Amino acid sequence: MSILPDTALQSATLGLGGNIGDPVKAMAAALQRLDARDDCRVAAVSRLYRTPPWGKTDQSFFFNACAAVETRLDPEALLDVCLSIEREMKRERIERWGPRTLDIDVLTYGDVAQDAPRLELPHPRMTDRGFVLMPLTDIAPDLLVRGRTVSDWLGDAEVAGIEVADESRDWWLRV
Ligand code: PH2
Ligand code: MG
Ligand code: MG
Repeated sequence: MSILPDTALQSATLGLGGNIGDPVKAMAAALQRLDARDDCRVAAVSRLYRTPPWGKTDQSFFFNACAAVETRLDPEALLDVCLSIEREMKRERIERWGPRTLDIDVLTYGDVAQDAPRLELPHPRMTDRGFVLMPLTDIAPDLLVRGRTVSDWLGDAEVAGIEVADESRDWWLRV
């Protein structure tokens, strides 16, 4: 795993979600594990949202949240850490866009724009998903994504049915 020098601490944003088992507990545990690493610090966490399923609509509501992390990991290494946390939490995923216990997506990494096969940055579908943009606006409203701010993108997104499930920013420390 490649580690960047101390001077190259980067800010990345993550999207978390899940809709089977106890997704809130899984998301909280995932954030705690990330924060416990010495190459990642959880700098901000959004409120917790309850969101209607997007893409494949005949499944349970999701819980979603976003986090900002400061990290010395490069983008692919950060993705590997997220995927290994998903595995450690015994992620179950039945089909694409279908029910899952825990999903952690790397949304942005600094101002990196890349089309790499393993990791496209910014996340290719983040700008049309209310369940990403709403929590992301809590922590990074002015972040530029493909030339517009997150809160600008949110203004054009479908947000019907999205509700705040926990107003606090420390829900992930209490679960
Ligand atoms: N994730 C998906 C597909 N659909 N819908 C909601 N509301 N929240 C999600 O996190 C989600 C989804 C695939 O990653
Ligand atoms: Mg996803
Ligand atoms: Mg994913």
